[in-house]
Amino acid sequence: MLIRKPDDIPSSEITPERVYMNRRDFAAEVGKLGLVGAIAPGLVGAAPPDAAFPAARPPLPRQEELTPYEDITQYNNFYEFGTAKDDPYRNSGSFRPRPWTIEVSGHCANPGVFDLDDFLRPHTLEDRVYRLRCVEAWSMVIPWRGFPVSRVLRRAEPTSAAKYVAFTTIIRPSEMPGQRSRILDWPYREGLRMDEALHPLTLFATGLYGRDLPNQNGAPLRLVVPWKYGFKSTKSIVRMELVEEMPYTTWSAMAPNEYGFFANVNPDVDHPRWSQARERRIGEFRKRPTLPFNGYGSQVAPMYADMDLRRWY
Ligand SMILES: Nc1nc2c(c(=O)[nH]1)N[C@H]1C(S)=C(S)[C@@H](COP(=O)(O)O)O[C@H]1N2
Ligand SMILES: [Mo]
Repeated sequence: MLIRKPDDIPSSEITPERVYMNRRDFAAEVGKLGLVGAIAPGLVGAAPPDAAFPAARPPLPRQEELTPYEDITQYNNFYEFGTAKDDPYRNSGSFRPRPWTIEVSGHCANPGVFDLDDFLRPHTLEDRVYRLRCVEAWSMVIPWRGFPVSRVLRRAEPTSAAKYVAFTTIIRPSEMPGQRSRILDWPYREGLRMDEALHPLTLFATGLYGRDLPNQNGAPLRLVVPWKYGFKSTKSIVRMELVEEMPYTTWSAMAPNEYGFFANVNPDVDHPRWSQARERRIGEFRKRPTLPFNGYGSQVAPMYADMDLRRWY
């Protein structure tokens, strides 16, 4: 059995449908799995949770609990709906996440414009618990439902010219009041290097807590890149484009001295206006230390072996 190093995260894959009977049960089940448990992906689905955990398990670096559904869905960053933390929750009620189309374009053999259902149909959804670390120094633990972005890329068949993937959020000012003012250079755009997009931790999420994604969390489809600051995780995606050059990204263009393209979580590199050494886990009082790569270092650090991680990327 593969045991993850203790600095690693619980990308637990929890399959039994019965855990979703309601949110409390879900939390209880995930708790039993030992959220930060050193568990290999795939194991949980294959055996009852207790069987997957023989007595010997490395000590957990910390106690971690799922962030309550109410916090995950009422404390958000989604500037298309406003800049206050509860604006997305309050202002996204009339947003229509269906019908929806997604364009896959650029350097690939199989580009296309897909109806959301056709886009999702080939993929088996998984439940994965990830930490989310916002660049503003707060964090959550979120049980996402989704599938690896790599599966979509495989179907798209990138050509050798495809070095990066650019993701774009919808523009719909009639339903997104934040887009009626120019607080950001709409549409919201983000991007990943190809190896990052192909990494097995990188997800397209369609839900959380076993339910469809609420509008304020990026319905119907958003990116989740758990070792990077939250702004990399583009919400309500309408286009992914395979490109040769590092793509334009909203925040790094807006404030290049504060936000970089890579934006890997790094407690040793402070934001120009605040420390990144610690974070406030929503729902907790005391701050906790921030981990390099948000705790996913053993899985992702090799991708950056030749980069100077002390630079502000
Ligand atoms: N389109 C879009 N995507 C976005 C944002 C945004 O303002 N617009 N905010 C980002 C930031 S800063 C964070 S921390 C996460 C927050 O995701 P959550 O609200 O689901 O926790 O979404 C990211 N994705
Ligand atoms: Mo963020």
